[in-house]
Amino acid sequence: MTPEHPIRVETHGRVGLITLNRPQQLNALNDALMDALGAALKSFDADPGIGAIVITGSDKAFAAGADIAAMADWSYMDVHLDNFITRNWETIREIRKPVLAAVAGYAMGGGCELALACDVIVAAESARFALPEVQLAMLPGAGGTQRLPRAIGKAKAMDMCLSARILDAAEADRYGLVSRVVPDAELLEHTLALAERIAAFSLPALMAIKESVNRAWESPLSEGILFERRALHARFASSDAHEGMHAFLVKRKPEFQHR
Ligand code: DAK
Repeated sequence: MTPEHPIRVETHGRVGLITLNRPQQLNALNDALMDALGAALKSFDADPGIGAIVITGSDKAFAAGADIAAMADWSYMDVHLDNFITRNWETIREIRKPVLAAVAGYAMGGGCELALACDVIVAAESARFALPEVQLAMLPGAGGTQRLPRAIGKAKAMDMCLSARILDAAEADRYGLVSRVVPDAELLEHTLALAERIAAFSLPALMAIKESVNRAWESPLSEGILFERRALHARFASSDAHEGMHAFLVKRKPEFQHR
């Protein structure tokens, strides 16, 4: 019996949809899945017909974390020489187009970290977020100890990382971990519609905005402001920016060429 492909990939207009597909393991993130996810993200990023990407899981689990069965007997040298996490989990950082996570059910450990690495998180009411690695005497090692405090502040992040506290969707919304919460039945439709709305905007503008907001995370304010100002000035090299402003002035819909 051939193993199931760990992801499913499809397109909806200008949106690329990636569905994590290891339902028996609650989408536990093993190497095969992360390699396939990275390849699909890169392929959509290089496709001029795609303007935004959605990653989703199943109704029960976005992803229940790194694959504990795969990791249980690894040695330090195994993970060090293989460059575990850095090798294939960080591909998402190279993606220049907006990436949205549509999260229902468990987003635990690496699953929560994967969602945190996305640009927008749409949560279903059933979504549950946790970094429970401490229960395994491990630590959140795919960006969790770095992105979570930036997203929700040190006090809440310490509580989650040290006690394995699980946040429901309403708490995650209140703490600023997610972008919005929707009923489960509407999760995919809502996220695809949002991604389609985003993807219709000028792609170079979207990429510049994503790059600038990410700078806010990674640099002091003065550096971030300088980066933003340079990005703003560069907008004047974009034919779409002139089209957008002129269309507004004559009250018509802009026609973006993504240039
Ligand atoms: N890995 C492998 N299999 C998993 C899994 C996971 N993370 N989570 C669930 N499964 C499997 C279960 O073993 C079970 O398999 P069978 O027994 O049916 O063969 C199946 O999925 C269904 O799970 P449950 O029977 O447990 O389902 P429940 O509804 O009862 O519970 C649950 C759902 C999500 C509460 C529970 O499955 C659970 O607690 N799962 C583990 C969650 C977790 O601890 N996640 C964190 C994983 S550790 C590192 C960098 C990063 C990391 C580590 C190191 N370095 C740089 C070194 C990241 C670590 C993690 O993400």
